[in-house]
Amino acid sequence: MRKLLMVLFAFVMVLSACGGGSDTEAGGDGEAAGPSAEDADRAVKIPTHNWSSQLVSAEVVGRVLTEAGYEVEYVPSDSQAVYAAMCEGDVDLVHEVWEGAFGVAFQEQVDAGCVIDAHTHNAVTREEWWYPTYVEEQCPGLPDWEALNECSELFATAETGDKGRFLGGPVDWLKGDEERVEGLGMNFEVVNAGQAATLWSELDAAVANNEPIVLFNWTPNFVEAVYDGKFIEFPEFAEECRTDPAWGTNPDLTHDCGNPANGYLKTGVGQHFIDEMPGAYAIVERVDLTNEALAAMAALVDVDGLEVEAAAEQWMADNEAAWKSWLG
Ligand code: TMO
Repeated sequence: MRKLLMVLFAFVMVLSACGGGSDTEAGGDGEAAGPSAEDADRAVKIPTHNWSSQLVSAEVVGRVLTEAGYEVEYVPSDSQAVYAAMCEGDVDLVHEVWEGAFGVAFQEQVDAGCVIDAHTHNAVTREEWWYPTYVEEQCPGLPDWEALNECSELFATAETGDKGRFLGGPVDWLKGDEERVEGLGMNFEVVNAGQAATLWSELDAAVANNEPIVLFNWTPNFVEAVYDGKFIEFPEFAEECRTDPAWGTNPDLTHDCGNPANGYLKTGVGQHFIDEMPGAYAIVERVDLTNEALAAMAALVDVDGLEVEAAAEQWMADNEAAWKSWLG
């Protein structure tokens, strides 16, 4: 009996030592290899959206945080609503804030004080109406938007009647296309693709048949490595164009301009994330995505056909110096 008790006692001691071990893992001791002691013991919440570079880079950021000892949780999110969600603490960060698509939604929460502009990536972005270069033979005067408008019937489909079709992205990317068509008085109708893949399959089909097409595209993306093409040149972007009807050629409506031609790419984080997980924040703040990195991530999925996780793994194998520097 006595022996049995001693064995049990020893067993309990071993168990509690194991418990201590996992405490150390969760709490850390401030070394670079693990979460800092101040970090809350919870997963970092990273949103996932509906375009390839974002999905791959989310996986990369998650793997880098995992490397540093953090847990990660992915939260599928609407790419406009995510900024209010970040303000509420439902996600911790947005590492691909594209100015053209999300500048307004992001800035609203920054102004409210609950979202912090944490990093401007070493990247220049543009999100705009775009066409493959051969369309210039069918519609002389491109890339000027007025020339495009004069050829509007060329882009008409059964769906759009005698108006040209602009094939837009999923509705959560850009809110301004219909407003722009109105603001500039264009003979176009916006048809939104349900998902990014639809843009690329329609582009493929148009190119194969030398057919006119104008669709939403952006840079950096895989497209520039595969197709020759240009963005439509609308009147130059200005902040007031989105808010002040009096600005621009149309005195009564906003959006009588294009998207920013030299847009930013930023990382935003929730103030709650900085407060609750300063160690994880220090890593996230160092994450820097270049044009080259984003185009490569997108190509691994959309050209090479890899799954998101395999693409992230490949990109990390090819770019060890970059992501290791984020670890600090
Ligand atoms: C946000 N996006 C890159 C799809 O334009």
